[in-house]
Amino acid sequence: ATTNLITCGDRFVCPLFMLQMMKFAWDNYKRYAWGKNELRPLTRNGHIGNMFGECGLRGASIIDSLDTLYVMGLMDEYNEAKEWVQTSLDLNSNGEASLFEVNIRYVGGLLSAYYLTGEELFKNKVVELGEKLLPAFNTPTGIPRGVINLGSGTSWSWGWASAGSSILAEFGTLHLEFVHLTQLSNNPIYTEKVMNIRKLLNKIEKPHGLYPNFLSPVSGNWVQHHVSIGGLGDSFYEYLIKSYLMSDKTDEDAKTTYYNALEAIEANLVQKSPGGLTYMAEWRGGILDHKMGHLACFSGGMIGIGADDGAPEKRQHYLDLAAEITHTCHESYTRSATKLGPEAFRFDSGAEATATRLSDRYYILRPEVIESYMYMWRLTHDPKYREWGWEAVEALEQHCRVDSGFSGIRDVYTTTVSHDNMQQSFFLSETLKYLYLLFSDDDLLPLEDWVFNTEAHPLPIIRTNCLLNEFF
Ligand code: DMJ
Repeated sequence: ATTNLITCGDRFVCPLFMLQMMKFAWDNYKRYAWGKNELRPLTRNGHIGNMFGECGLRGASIIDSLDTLYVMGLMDEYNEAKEWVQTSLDLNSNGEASLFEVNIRYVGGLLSAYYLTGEELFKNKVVELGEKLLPAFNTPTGIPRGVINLGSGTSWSWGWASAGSSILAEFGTLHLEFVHLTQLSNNPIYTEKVMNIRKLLNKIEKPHGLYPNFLSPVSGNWVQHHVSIGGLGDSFYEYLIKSYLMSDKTDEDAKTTYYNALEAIEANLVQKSPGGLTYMAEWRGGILDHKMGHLACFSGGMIGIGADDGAPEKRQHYLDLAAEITHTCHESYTRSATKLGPEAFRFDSGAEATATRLSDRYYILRPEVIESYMYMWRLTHDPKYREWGWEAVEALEQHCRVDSGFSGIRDVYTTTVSHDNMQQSFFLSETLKYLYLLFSDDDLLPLEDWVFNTEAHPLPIIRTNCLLNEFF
């Protein structure tokens, strides 16, 4: 990483750098892990994992990369990926897969590929896959369970989720993709399924207006009172504001739910540290845990994109809050030796945006902090967001690039790094795409026309009085 901020001042140089990073990540995946879900860059082999089932879906990195390759103009690589979808993406597998992960990566990835390219192949595949997800909703409440066997249609809850519950960030992160599935298939069932989830959530009593992370798909009641803007809760909130934006600002219900939730979050979770850093604490039955996960750092961008549609007297406040959260997340990066942020950082026992537990010190190529830089750049054009993005690029190059790809690291606080041997598929779909967009002009995937699903797959805003068929 010899490029510096001055060369980066040339708007063509930085996107080119991300393109080279993407090509490097892709080439190594292709060489050593083709068709598997992810690359293990140290052992130079493929990883299957359990998110998509041992005998389940394959090629997660290919599906997650389609749109990034296309947007970057890496056409040879995009064509290889497309050909794999045509010849090798097997949707008839009998594996046990996470409904949430299949939705955000496969459904989201195929939808974006279709909308960007107009290739019928992607439309056919995504509609075929959508149908296979429907049995997960066959519960007494219609709240889907977390795991589904794509072959048999049977579904069940994660063994680790308390008392057979479903998880807010999982059943609450289907709306964008399912509305588009209805658009493409002309089948209202997908929208009905997600509207039913929303109806139940609107009706149920919420402690202090907050949404706990676990809900029983049988009784429709909260299972315990743990609230988090990080893991288990995160993208539920993201999909509220994005549902409103994706509906061309017609989905008033999503809008009201989002701003009410945000008020409850501000009243109960948003804190200021002794050192002046704004953060989102976690809430356990009324008791605050002064911890913020890397995952929660997406909220800078979320609050930013929602700022303009808030009550007029709140707009500047929301933009300021978004900037403060993004600043705190940047601090979690600058306070480490590697300039990458830990999985979770704390604000107690004298800690200020640093991990205090060994088990929280890892960084697995996650995108959320860079995602917020990208949105805040688009919204404010404050050059600091590009500078912070570039710091992250240098850190990734220095500590995460290995001979055969990019790898997560086990401890961000030591420069004698230990690699985790995993190139996550979200590194290709999110981290590199958001970096590329951060350094590109605003008219590349403009926010006026696109919303990004939680895996950074762009979906078009559905214009009122305008059929999607007319999109092309
Ligand atoms: C991604 O799969 C998505 O961003 C999801 O919402 C949260 N976790 C990862 C990235 O960290």
